[in-house]
Parts: sequence; C-alpha cells; structure tokens
Amino acid sequence: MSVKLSSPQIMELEHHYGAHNYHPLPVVLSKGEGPLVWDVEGKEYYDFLSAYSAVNQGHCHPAIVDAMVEQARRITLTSRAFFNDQLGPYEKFVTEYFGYEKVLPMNSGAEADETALKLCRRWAYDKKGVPEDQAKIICCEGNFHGRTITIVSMSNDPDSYAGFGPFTPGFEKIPYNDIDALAEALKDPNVAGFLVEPIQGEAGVFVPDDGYLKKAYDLCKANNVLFIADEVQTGIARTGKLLACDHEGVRPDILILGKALSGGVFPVSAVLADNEIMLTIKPGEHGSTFGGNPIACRVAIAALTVVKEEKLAERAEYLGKIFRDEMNAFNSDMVELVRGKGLLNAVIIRPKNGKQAWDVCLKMAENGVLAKPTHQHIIRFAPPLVITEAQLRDAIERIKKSILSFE
Ligand code: IF1
Repeated sequence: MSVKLSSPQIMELEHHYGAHNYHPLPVVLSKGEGPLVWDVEGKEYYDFLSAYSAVNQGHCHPAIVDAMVEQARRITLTSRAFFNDQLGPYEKFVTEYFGYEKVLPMNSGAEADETALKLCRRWAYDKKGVPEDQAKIICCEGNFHGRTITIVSMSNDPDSYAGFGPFTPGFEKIPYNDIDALAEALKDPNVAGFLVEPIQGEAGVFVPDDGYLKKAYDLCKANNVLFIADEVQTGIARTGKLLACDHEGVRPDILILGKALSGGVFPVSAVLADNEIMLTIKPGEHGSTFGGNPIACRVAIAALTVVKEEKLAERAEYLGKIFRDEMNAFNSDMVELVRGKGLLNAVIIRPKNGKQAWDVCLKMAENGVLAKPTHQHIIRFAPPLVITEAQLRDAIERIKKSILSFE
C-alpha cells in the first residue's frame, strides 16, 4: 500500500536522510511537460531553471522519452569492453552534427571537462612538445566547470573549493573578458590550453564583450594553444545559436557538451575534437563504465534531432529578445540590470526593505514561476526553449507581479 506524502513530509525525508549539499526552494515537483512542472499537490508552474539548462527541449519530450524507453527494453549497458550497436551510429551522427572528426562520450559535465583537461595535457606533451608535467592550462576567474577536485582547483569561489584541498596544480586563473590578461598569460611556452565558458553561468550569466571569444581564439592560434569551450550550459541552442561560440564564428579546438545533449532525461556528456588532438589518448588511457552506453546514444540522437526539427536555437533567439525587452521596460527599483543571450538571462536584484533575490523567488513560486537565485542578488531566467510566446508573456507578467508585491 502506498501512502501519498505531502510536500513537507517529502522535504523532511530529504533533510533527515540526505546530505545537506543543496538548499532548494521549498517546492516538491512530481511531473513535467514542456515548459511546465507540477508539484505533488498539483500546483502548476513555469520552469524557468530548466534543470540548469538541461531540459532545453522541454520536460519529458515524447520523442526523447520514447527513444530512451525503447532502448531500455532492448539493452541498457554493455560497457566499452564490447561494442554496442548504438555507439558507432551515434558517433557518426554527433560528429557530423557539430562538425568534428571525433567524439569521446562521457556522462556528466564535470567528467567531460576532466576529459578535456586530460586531452589538452596529453596533446601538449605529444604534439606541442611541452616538457613532462609542465603543461599549464589557463582558466578564468568566476568559472564554474563542476565539482571534482581538479575542477574546484580552478575555482575562485570559496563555496566550491574551501576545505577541499590539496588542489591539483597546473592552472592559472586570469580575469574573464580580459583579452590583455590572456595575451600576457600566453607568453609562457608551456601553456597548453585556454578553458573558457562562452557565457559564465554560475558567475551570474556574465556575457563577455562582443569579439572577446574571437580575439581569444585568435590569440590561442597564434600561440599554438588549444581553445577549449565549456558549452555544457551554453550549448545546444540555449543562447540563440546551436553553440554560444557560433555567435562569433569560433570553432573550439575542444568542445565540451553535457546537460541538454540528452534533453535532461539521462546523464550524457561529450567531448569533441579532431584527430590530431583526440587520437593522442590511446586504448586503456581514459574512459567510464557508462560513457557511450546504448541508452545515452539513442537519447542524444533524439535530443539533438528535436533541437533542429523544432528550431530551438531560433526560438531561443526570438523569445530571449522579448524577455529582455519586457524586463528592461519594466519599471521597478528592485530590477537593477537585465542581461543574457537567447534564453539564458539573469536579472540583478537590488534589495528592498530587506527583501532579496531569494524572497523574490519564493514570491514567484507562489505566482507559478520557478527560478533560483545565484550569489544572493542574481536570479537566472532560463525556461525550456519550447515555451510558446504566449506562455513566456504570461510568465513575464507573473514575474513582474511578484517583484511589484515588494514595492
Ligand atoms: C549543481 C551553476 C548552472 C556547468 C558548466 C560544467 C558543469 C556545469 C559550464 C558540470 C554545471 C551546474 C551544476 C549544478 C548547478 C549548475 C550551474 F549554477 F552552478 F553554475 F548550470 F548554472 N560546466 N552546472 O554549468 O556539469 O557535472 O553538473 O553535469 O547543482 O552543481 P555536471
């Protein structure tokens, strides 16, 4: 006999039995469809987080779920000790889709980032001729690439790294969006790569100046340094192009994808590169039990097909302009700044009468819009890209109403 638990009961279970590594909004979701989600009491919300941009294709997209379920009934996992009949066709599909010679399949975004770092170092030793153990990778202040020890070794956010040392050496942090700092850092001949988010998500949707990525790429080329783009969050149509780098015509030497590569139904990540880089890793030198599993392969093909068929990049571009125009025209003391690209946007909240971004998010939830603050004063707005214009405008009215309730 199953007893239906209420939201407070379920939250209490998590609090009691789960690690306290998150501080969620007090909403317990049990169903999703497209841009909408429902809590256990049946209240409906627009999802303006999209699982941190993993469900770009909308919750429970039928074509993606069908691919997953159908494959789950046939075979789920073979490991890479054997071939499976889905991986090869997926590898052909995904490399043609993004225009690279090779793909290395992994599961989480952090794993894909780690893979890219290993590839970059190996390339530096085998191809560039950097002396053993001297390779250096340049990263940016304010970065977020995941939670592993090596990745938090690059972080300058104490929440990410403090108390987790000792850290992995071999990284140098430079300010984001600072082309002179990059030029200076690249003077060291042992620099192997430059790892960058085309838009910094965790930092609060920080969009660099136009031309920054192109200039950074050109500097990397001039210095025989790999340009590595972490498009885990910005990729797969979120910012109004297939990749955020496409806005500047930049083709990364190593491209890192995750999240929406599966439409959020399954952990699927990938690293893409050409032979000169990818083939420096030999059999037995890298891998994962689940990477390239047949469900992941089927799901990723379905998820990427939806992106093209439903023109999600074009939708993100069009709808994102509406969001920023509407929020910029909105007159409230609490809205300090609106920024973003496509449907990856943030609103900077100026506290009022002690009310902060967190309070605004609670009020929005009450009014049927889910979003999450980052860094106290920033709210990220990133709905599934399948949201209709009418739904978006309805959600914007609810967001405005929520903010106005504090005036
Ligand atoms: C959490 C942020 C988003 C990422 C980029 C790699 C990864 C991420 C650019 C790792 C992950 C997440 C993870 C999530 C919160 C979140 C996030 F606020 F922290 F920055 F999306 F905005 N590269 N981003 O953004 O991917 O290993 O998680 O699959 O709860 O930590 P992962």
